[in-house]
Amino acid sequence: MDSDQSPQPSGVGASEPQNPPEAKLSTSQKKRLKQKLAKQAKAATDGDENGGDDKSDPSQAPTGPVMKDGITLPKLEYHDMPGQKFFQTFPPTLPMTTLFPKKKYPRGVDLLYPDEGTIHWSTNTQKIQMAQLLEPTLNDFRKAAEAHRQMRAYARQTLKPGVKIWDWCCDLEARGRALLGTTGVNHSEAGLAFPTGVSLNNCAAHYTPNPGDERVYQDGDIVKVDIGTHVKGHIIDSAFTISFNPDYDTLVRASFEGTWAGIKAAGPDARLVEIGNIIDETISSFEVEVGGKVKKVKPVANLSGHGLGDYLVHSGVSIPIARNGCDPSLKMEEGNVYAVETFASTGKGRIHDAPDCSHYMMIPGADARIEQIRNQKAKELLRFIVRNFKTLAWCRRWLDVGGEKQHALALKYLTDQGFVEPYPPLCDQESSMVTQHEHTIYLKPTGKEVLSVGPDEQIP
Ligand code: HZT
Ligand code: MN
Ligand code: MN
Repeated sequence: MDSDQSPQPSGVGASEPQNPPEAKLSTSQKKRLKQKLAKQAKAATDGDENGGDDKSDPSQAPTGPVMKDGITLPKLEYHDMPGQKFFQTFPPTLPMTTLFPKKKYPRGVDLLYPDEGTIHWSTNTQKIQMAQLLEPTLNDFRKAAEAHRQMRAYARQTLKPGVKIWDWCCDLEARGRALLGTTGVNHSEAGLAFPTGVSLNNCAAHYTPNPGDERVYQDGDIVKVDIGTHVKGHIIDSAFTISFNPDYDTLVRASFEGTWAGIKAAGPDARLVEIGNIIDETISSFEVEVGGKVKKVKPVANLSGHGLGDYLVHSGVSIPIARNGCDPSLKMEEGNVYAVETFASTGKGRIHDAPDCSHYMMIPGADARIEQIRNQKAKELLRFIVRNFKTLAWCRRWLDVGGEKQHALALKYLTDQGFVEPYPPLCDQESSMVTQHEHTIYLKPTGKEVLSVGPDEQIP
């Protein structure tokens, strides 16, 4: 478990990942449990409308219902919904719309801009009005963010050595789709914005298993869990690191502090080069001792954070994470959404493309050229991609699970002909270790909202 998180409620972690409690129940038992939990969730939310008083035993206050096998469900609480109680099952099964029947989703954490002194937006009616107009869009982001928090809470509870990576990804992603009301692998309205990244050890990003991958999480592994969710194309891109090796707790800390240094420096008119310099300084101030050897920690200079657009996981803007990383004239802008992400490495601090590409994205506008395609299988595959993913990222596993088996040749055609862009795994040198942390922030007229932050992290 990484060093920047508070412990999970006791009992939860003791379950066998391959045998979630749900799997041990019969169909009718499952149905009854689901009804019971839905009723509890409804009772909990209805209760707030009556003033939010809790009629249950106050000694039970910090936790929710206890399941048959002794697992205690964590109680969900939100800083902007005081007194309201929400329950989720374990594994998470209740969709966002059931959990939040009023369709208002919890906010992230609001932070002031770096230069904000005594003059405050709260006296500026124009800024407040402009912020009000953004609320419907922000509500979509917040819904995607809450699904992300619940997915990663589940991810933290289930990622263990011995678990088959393919099974773990499929299970986690199925939970995410259920939370967001996605049917099948069709993520076009709401769902996953990109494949779950589970890059191991020296690999920094863009590894998820391809069909045939038999790998299993190993004892000393360092896993970058990178999850993307979206509602109507409004993307939450957030990642964290799970380490089974306490030797690398400081390396985990380095990317955590690097990312938060970047978040704190962010704001309208903040220079991107300055943000990169601050991140570099933060990450480079760490060193790790491994096997009696002290190593300086480096940021991965050829990786970066990025702007987010609707249905676009990178808008074209990059946020450097190393010194003098871009044109010094470039600035952040109000109204923009950014994925602030940093990577810390014990290796070269440079990544290269690795084999076995899993991640792909349709090139924007490629759907207009669909009739030019002569290869029938390739044409059908592109149709499937347009319908299910639009310009969001996807992986070979999703084609496989979505019924598009034996897609290798058609996929090669689409990449060779420039319809689809491959995003191969990105790895530093062999035997190095890389960590990552990432959050999505919105630069509102009234300050920045760290949309993806949750109770699993303590803001430094
Ligand atoms: C590419 C493919 C995906 C964007 C960053 C990233 C995961 O490295 C400009 C700066 C999902 C995302 C992306 F399937 N990439 N964030 N989370 N990967 S990136 C990039 O290609 S482009 C960084
Ligand atoms: Mn990411
Ligand atoms: Mn990202």
